[in-house]
Amino acid sequence: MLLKDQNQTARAIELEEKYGAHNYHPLPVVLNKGEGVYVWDVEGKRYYDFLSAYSAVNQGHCHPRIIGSLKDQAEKLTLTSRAFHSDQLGIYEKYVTDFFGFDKVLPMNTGAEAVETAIKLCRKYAYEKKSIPEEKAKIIVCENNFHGRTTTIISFSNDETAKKNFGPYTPGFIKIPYDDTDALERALEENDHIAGFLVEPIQGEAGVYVPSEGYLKKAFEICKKNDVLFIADEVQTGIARTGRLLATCGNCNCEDKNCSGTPDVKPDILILGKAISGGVYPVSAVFANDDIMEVIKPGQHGSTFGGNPMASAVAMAALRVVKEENLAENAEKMGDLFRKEMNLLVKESDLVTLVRGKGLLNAIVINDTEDSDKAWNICLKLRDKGLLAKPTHGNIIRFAPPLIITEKQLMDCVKIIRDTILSFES
Ligand code: IF1
Repeated sequence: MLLKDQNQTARAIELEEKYGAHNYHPLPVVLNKGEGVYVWDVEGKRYYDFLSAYSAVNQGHCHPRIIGSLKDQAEKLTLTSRAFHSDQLGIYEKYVTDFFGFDKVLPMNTGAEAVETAIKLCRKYAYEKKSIPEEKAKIIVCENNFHGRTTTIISFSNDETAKKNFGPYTPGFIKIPYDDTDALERALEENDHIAGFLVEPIQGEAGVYVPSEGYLKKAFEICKKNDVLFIADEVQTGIARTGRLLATCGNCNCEDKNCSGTPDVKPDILILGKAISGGVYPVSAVFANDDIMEVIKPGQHGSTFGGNPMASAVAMAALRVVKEENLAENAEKMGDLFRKEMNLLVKESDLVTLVRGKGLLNAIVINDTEDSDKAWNICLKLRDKGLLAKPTHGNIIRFAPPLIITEKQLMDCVKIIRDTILSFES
């Protein structure tokens, strides 16, 4: 439906306000076109997209090869359900398990569904392979986690906004501080029936918290020693965002199942979503080797759209782009440059206290209280100057452009960010 050309922005927002649930508070900008690192609003203004739909558009908006795969498959077959086979699913499953180095994949649609799938898989493995008494399995999670918004997942959140008045909550989770292996060891000593440890390699929503060097590897080793499944939620850090194909696998060559590298961490269960499809179609996936995945038997888990031919075709195209356009290498290089430039701004500005991140998943901390609206006002000014970003918790602004960004484009954005921040200096 074309909006009347009376101020289209206001009209679009008005429609959402009147007819849509108010479960978001978007930045006041109405987009109608995306290409590469750019998006355009309904008034024709162009912006750099520095959110990438929360790291779902790593390959850039409307990548021609991914859109091409969508169009081709859409003209053949979109959905069969899993009641029947399709010609795309097996090819996709072989492609992605080779790509990430696991025996099997369980295809789902959203990140939260994949996290829920991983929780069910971990519990079932505990009951059937580790003889943990039924209904007694516990999973260790980290404080300030974000794994999605289902009732079970918010049950182990400590974000009151995401949790309050959605009870009763699902039991069976133990929270420990993030980036604290002593706390992990204590939880394992003090509790029985621990089935798994679910962790984000970098806590995105919490404000792009990068754990200390060696944390993931040490946590992984503690889990191995205690026969506890290490579950990596890479919905946001995966698909080259942090400068490697995955944030958990270090030097290992993820294409080779018999990895000859020395992986920092090879999760027992890996959860991917968002950019596995380049943001073109909802696709998520749970990876594990046979000894874990085989606990799931026919009829025990699934979804109408999980593993559909469209998802399969689009995800293969999106992952080919990641590989062939060397997005991990570019994310690492551009990320280093971005943090170097932001650290110069930290020295120059009283408003920015620090920059943190890995690859092209970064954030700056604004020198103000969590409840201040300064970060929001900075994002409004960034919008006016042609760059879209949004604060995460309170005074933290996340910067996560598509991984295809060039050095020239990045430096253009650094200038916009610097000029905007300095314009707020009292
Ligand atoms: C929102 C941010 C939030 C995720 C990790 C699972 C999921 C996500 C590590 C669930 C989703 C999205 C959800 C979106 C905002 C965004 C987000 F961190 F990316 F910024 F909320 F924390 N694991 N993250 O980051 O995947 O079901 O959404 O496909 O809900 O507001 P999903």
